[in-house]
Order: sequence, then structure tokens, then C-alpha cells
Amino acid sequence: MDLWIGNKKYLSWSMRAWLVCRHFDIEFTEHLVQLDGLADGIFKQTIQSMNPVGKVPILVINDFSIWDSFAICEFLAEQFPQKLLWPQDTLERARARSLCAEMHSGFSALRSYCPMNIHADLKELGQQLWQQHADLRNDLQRVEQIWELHEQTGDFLFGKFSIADAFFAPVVMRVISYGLPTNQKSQAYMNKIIQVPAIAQWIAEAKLELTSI
Ligand SMILES: N[C@@H](CCC(=O)N[C@@H](CS)C(=O)NCC(=O)O)C(=O)O
Repeated sequence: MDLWIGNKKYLSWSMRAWLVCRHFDIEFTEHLVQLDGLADGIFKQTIQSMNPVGKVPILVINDFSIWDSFAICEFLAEQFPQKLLWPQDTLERARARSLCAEMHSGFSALRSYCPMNIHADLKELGQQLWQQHADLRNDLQRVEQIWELHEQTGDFLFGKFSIADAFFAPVVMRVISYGLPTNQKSQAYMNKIIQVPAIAQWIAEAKLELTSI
């Protein structure tokens, strides 16, 4: 399997799919294409040859492309049922999917005001954004409510690390870079997340990227 992704510093959807592959020890070849911001640059040309939408991540199996992080994760969960990418309990699995869908289609304030930028110190900007935007504060309040789940279930949202944690890992990166205020329960969850070896590896590799966009 070939996984096409973009810059590790910035690309949160790429991070989600990559984390699921790496954490669950799924064999894949990584192809990282640098974002160039050009409508007809190398990034778009390369990616559009596999995905007409022109976005990453894309998983390619024998010339067959699967795009969109959610579709990729569902495919992987089907291909490797023994690896338990989702919670085993039916209702917990449904809840985990609800949370991923909520992440996938929601949190627009958090996503637009605070784009992922791993290792950047954006705390001053984060403080201003926090004061100016009630919708950002609302998004964070909902995130904190979700992260409280880990208190009842163990270290992660559903006991052991699942696709749901991979979907929220980029939010942890944003909270850290922008220094957004969070309660102690959220900090405990964030500490667990950054210690997951696959996540630590992504963060370390993001640091090595020299390019800025
Ligand atoms: N819903 C999609 C979102 C994919 C997406 O927006 N990818 C962004 C980077 S995180 C991208 O490829 N942007 C490049 C561009 O728009 O030119 C998913 O879950 O995979």
C-alpha cells in the first residue's frame, strides 16, 4: 500500500491516516509531496493524477486510489479486523464514528483560525484569537467535553488508542502551538497523546522539515 501525504508540519488530515497506519503497524510506503500553493504546481499535478479532488491523504492499492482520511481509515479497519482500529463494542464503535464524523465536518472555527503548524510558537496569536472569537472558544469547549471521555475509559477516548484518537491528535497539536487554554483533564489527555510513539515520530519528522509555506 502506498500512502500519499503532504508536509508533516501542516497537514492534519494526512497526519490522521498516517498515524493509523503507523500506530497499528500496517505496512505501507510513505510518499510525501511538499505543498507548493500553486494551482498547477507539482503538488496538484501529482495528487490530481490519483485523486481528482487534488487533496491528500490518498491510499493507493494496486493502482486503486482511496482518498479522504475517513474513507482510508474505514478501509484499513475492514482490511485488518484483527488489529481493532475501532472499539470492539458496537455502541462504542458507533460513538467513535460519531466523534470522527463530528471532527470531519465540524470545528470550523478551530480549523480556520488555528491551522496546524507543529513546533511553531503561536501563543501570542492564540491569545488574541481566543479573546476575539467566541466560536473558537465554543469549539474548544466541545473538544474538552469529548476528551473527558478518556477519564472514564482509560488513557484514550475508548480505552485503547483507536481511529478516534488519531482524528483528535491534530487538535492536540493546535492547542499546543497556539497555547489555547485547556483544563487539567484535557492536559492529561494531551500528555498521553504526545507520548504515543507514532505521534512522537510524526512530531519529530515535522521538526526536520525545512520548508515553510
Ligand atoms: N476531507 C478530506 C480533507 C483533505 C484535505 O483538505 N487535505 C488538504 C491538506 S490537510 C490538502 O490536500 N490540501 C491541498 C490543497 O487543497 O491544495 C480528508 O479527510 O482527507
